[in-house]
Amino acid sequence: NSAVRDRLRIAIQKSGRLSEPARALLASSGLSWRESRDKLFCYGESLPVDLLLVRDDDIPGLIAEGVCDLGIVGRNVLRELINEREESGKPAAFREWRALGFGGCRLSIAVPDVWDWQSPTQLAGKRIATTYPNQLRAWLRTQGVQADIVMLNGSVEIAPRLGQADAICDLVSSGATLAANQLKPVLDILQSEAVLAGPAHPFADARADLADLLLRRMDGVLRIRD
Ligand code: PRT
Ligand code: ZN
Repeated sequence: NSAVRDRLRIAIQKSGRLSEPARALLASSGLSWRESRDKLFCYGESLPVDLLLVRDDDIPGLIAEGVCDLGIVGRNVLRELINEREESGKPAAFREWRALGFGGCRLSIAVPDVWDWQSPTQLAGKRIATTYPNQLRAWLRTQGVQADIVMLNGSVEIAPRLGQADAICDLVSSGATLAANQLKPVLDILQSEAVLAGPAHPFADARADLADLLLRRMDGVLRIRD
């Protein structure tokens, strides 16, 4: 999709952990919008920058297809799709433009409390449940460990108790959810936070100047927050 456009379109999470902070950051950067009745599209008023409100998982694909120009999404989600494209030999279509300093968490390996954890070699031959199979596979490879990846779309923390898996690889912030499921984090495979994602290649039309302006303003806001 190489259509020439003179408005910038940014995808953000419709409802979830990153929605409010993402909107707040864009508003602090001087953007304002008129909301459509279905609240899925916000028309930019102060600048020609529109918002598309979507599920976080859809954001990398929307950028890859050129439906959206930029997106605010967890590094964990972006990284997973970058790894997936690498595995299947597709060229990189999007990349991280900026780390945004909110939505912090870790993608961690967690094992039952009762395990005496020494090293990743203990995972050999075990079943590990995750929503992030590509990152887990890449990490296991770097460790030289062979394990079975059990792909789950939710409720990963309960998988060991249900006998579906021996260990898990999931997002952790306070660790309370792991503790409630008699699991303990033993290793972080990714430090995550919300990021501004954009195409791997620069824009070739009016969107280039708009993206520059937006980045300068966002950098200003992020610097003050530090
Ligand atoms: O509907 P949609 O698909 O858009 O939303 P979602 O349910 O997929 O995403 P959402 O809103 O839950 O999370 C969006 C992003 O927030 C994630 O992709 C991460 O980048 C980031 N984030 C930050 C987290 C957490 N912290 C977090 N704690 N995402 C999930 N969690 C989970 C964690 O796995 C555990 O189950 O929250 C639970 C509580 O964590 P503890 O460790 O504090 O107990
Ligand atoms: Zn999601």
